[in-house]
Amino acid sequence: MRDKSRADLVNRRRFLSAASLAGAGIAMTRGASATDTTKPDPLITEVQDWQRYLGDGVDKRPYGSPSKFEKNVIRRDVSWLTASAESSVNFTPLHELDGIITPSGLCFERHHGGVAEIDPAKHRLMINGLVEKPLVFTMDDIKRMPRTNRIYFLECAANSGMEWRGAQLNGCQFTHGMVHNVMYTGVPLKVVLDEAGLRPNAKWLMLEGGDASGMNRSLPVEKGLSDVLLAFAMNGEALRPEQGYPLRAVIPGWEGNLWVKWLRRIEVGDQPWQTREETSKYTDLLADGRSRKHTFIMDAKSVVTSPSPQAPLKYKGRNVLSGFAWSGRGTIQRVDVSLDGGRNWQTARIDGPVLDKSLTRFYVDFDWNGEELMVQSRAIDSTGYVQPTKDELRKVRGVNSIYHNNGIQTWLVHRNGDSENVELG
Ligand SMILES: Nc1nc2c(c(=O)[nH]1)N[C@H]1C(S)=C(S)[C@@H](COP(=O)(O)O)O[C@H]1N2
Ligand SMILES: [Mo]
Repeated sequence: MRDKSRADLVNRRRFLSAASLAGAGIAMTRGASATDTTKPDPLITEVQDWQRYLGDGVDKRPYGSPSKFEKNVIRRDVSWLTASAESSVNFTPLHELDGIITPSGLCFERHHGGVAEIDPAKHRLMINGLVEKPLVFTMDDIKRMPRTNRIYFLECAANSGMEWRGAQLNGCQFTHGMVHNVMYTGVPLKVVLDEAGLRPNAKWLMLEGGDASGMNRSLPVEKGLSDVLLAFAMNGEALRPEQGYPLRAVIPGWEGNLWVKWLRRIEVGDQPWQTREETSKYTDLLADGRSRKHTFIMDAKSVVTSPSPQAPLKYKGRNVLSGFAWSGRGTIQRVDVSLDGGRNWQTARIDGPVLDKSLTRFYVDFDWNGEELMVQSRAIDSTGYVQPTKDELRKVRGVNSIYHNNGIQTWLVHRNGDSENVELG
């Protein structure tokens, strides 16, 4: 058995000699990324431990987790940002992801009162206020109503909020990581509202969480009747406790704060409630002292995730630039990428599903000759809206705001391949 595998390896090594590569038409030209095959490589020629010994059996991992070699791929927080870990945020490691789906365990968390651990048998959803028939649902009741599956991004309105006055945090995880993109399974809110029967003067909904913060927000009825979901699953399994288990609101394209987790009550009214989260927070203070309020929609935005401060360029020649683009107004129509700080732009290659109000993946396959780069990306959505520069944004919003910073990000890539967060003056 062992002799046979050795013989196979030797044969494979012979096949992979430089000459046979050329013969097979896989030429080692400039820009190619394969390793030099003219030198013997023990990882090819020697039998390794993981081939020599049996691995774990099927009884060892009843719920799987990533390889131990991926232990750096984790959510991270910035300790000085908030006074306590219970009312705080951690960030999605965007630079480590690919495709468009965020793995559940890597979805950034934003809590105002920590993670509520709720027994689904004891969870209730109540609908009251301006309805014909106030109702209380159990989780089992909700799971017997017609359900649907949709992929949406959730972005906290404060994403990139530290960057209004200039480049701050070194890594797309920290500048852009308050976003995640998962497939939700849930019941359209319209089904529940129809069952309760809206009174003619019903104009606003108040969504209330069952966590220690009892976080609540006002939502216009029209949005509630369009695409809002009462979700109980994400990425094919029950919601994670961090994401609002057993029930959360999904408000496609609108700021994350509205996506109430551990959802326990929906009150129907004729005007907004003016809650803390929509008056002192999640309003945008302008330069003249006035505030923008009820700024629900997340405008088109994009970021290059590689290269970026946490994802240095390691090789000259062939490289893959990659990133995400998204828009709360529809789909992503085009992504432009600049390697020279916005002087020249090229159209990125969009790959994978292009979905409504979802993260969209883009690539630029390029050769790096070791020169300094100023990498930028610019998203254009299906309404024709073009992601603005940070200066364009500041002209209309000033610098007092925390929320809704969707300006173009610049990474300065140095000759050694490291990059840093910069702004062009
Ligand atoms: N009940 C409740 N819902 C909540 C919050 C909260 O603290 N409590 N935080 C809100 C904020 S500000 C955001 S950005 C999103 C974050 O969702 P996530 O933790 O799944 O990323 O949840 C929202 N829903
Ligand atoms: Mo948020």
